[in-house]
Amino acid sequence: MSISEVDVSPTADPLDNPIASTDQEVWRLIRAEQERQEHTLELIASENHASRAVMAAMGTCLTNKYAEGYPGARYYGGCKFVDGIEDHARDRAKKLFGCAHANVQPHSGAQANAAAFFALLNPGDTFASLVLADGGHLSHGMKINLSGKYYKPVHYPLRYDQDADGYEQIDFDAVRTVCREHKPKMILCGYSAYPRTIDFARFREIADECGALLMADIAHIAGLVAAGVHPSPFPHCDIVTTTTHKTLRGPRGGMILTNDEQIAKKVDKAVFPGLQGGPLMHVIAAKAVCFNEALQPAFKAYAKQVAANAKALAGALVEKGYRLVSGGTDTHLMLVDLRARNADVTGVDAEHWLEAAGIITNKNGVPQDPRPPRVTSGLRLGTPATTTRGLTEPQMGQLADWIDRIVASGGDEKVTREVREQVVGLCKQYPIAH
Ligand code: DSN
Repeated sequence: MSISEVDVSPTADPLDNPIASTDQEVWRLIRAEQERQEHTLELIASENHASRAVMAAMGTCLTNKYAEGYPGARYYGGCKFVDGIEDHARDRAKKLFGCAHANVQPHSGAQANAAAFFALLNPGDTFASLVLADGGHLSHGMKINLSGKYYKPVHYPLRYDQDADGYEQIDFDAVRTVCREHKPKMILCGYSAYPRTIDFARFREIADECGALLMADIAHIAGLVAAGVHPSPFPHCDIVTTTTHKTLRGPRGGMILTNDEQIAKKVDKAVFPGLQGGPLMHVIAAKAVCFNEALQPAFKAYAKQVAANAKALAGALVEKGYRLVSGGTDTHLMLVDLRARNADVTGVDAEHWLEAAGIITNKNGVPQDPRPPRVTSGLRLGTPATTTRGLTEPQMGQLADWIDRIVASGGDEKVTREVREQVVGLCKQYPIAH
């Protein structure tokens, strides 16, 4: 059969969701999760609501196909259509991020990072990354992660001097000092809980001074980068890793980008056969659908609104007496230091109280947090998912009010009930529908 003979009408889909009749237990949980997402406000900075088209791509026959290798060079027969899908995904990714090479096969952001390290470092090589408790990620050198076990991480801190400009922002003097002392083979920038613009050009200067490669992990800000709301890591970075499911609003997955032909070859080898076997072709199709969505003008407007909403939410929280790490946000996320509002409230308390009211967040350590990671003094908030629902600045003020009422009441039952009702009302007014 040739591609032109395929029936592409919507009614041609033979998969009319059979789970309900084949597996009640799982179906009930899927439906419950769907209801939960519909009737709560998602403020976890790394989550979003993917479009129905993105989700549909994942629920297709593509999951059946083995396609180890790359388009045109597979280890299995029958790959002519999945080759086309992966080609679309790669081409769209390159267009979206303005780069020469994309590997769309990493199963996740952590896998993408592991592949980048595997491609460019040897076991025991030194790399520099942010102090993990200052907003880094476990795959950036945590002791018990592969990145910390097989390589040698050295860490640069944020600026801890309260009287200095750029308090709790990247301290480039410290980056330079750490890199001069340890001569890392690679410097890693890009973070999980850092709310400020990343100055890739300054990192490049330091990388050049010490002869290091520069890697950016843009997992969090990818959608903002794609839309031009955050500066691009290109042409400054040698290698860029990302997830596709956060601000980029695609399927759960990872990707690696580069402009360097030699690095591209090493990356492709590192992903397959270095680290992974068969690519998840259904997820790669969903990545292609997501990249096409992100190339549309509406996505630019979406990403701008994500940042505007974050600024509005941050401003409203500061007015209520909360302290934000670094004093604010330039991106989609903020890190709230709860101690300024109430020294006794912990991140884990706030997360649980807010969840009971239908506001979903995650506890997060603040820089130099005296509390352990399972408790924390902070709350990380982000606006990608609520912006997808259509919320704008006025509702961010409302959200700040609700968050403060819950935190100030210590999770009081009556207050929780009242806020919960209002949250459900807002969710019904702004359904997840795209
Ligand atoms: N776990 C993700 C986050 O929440 O930021 C990072 O991969």
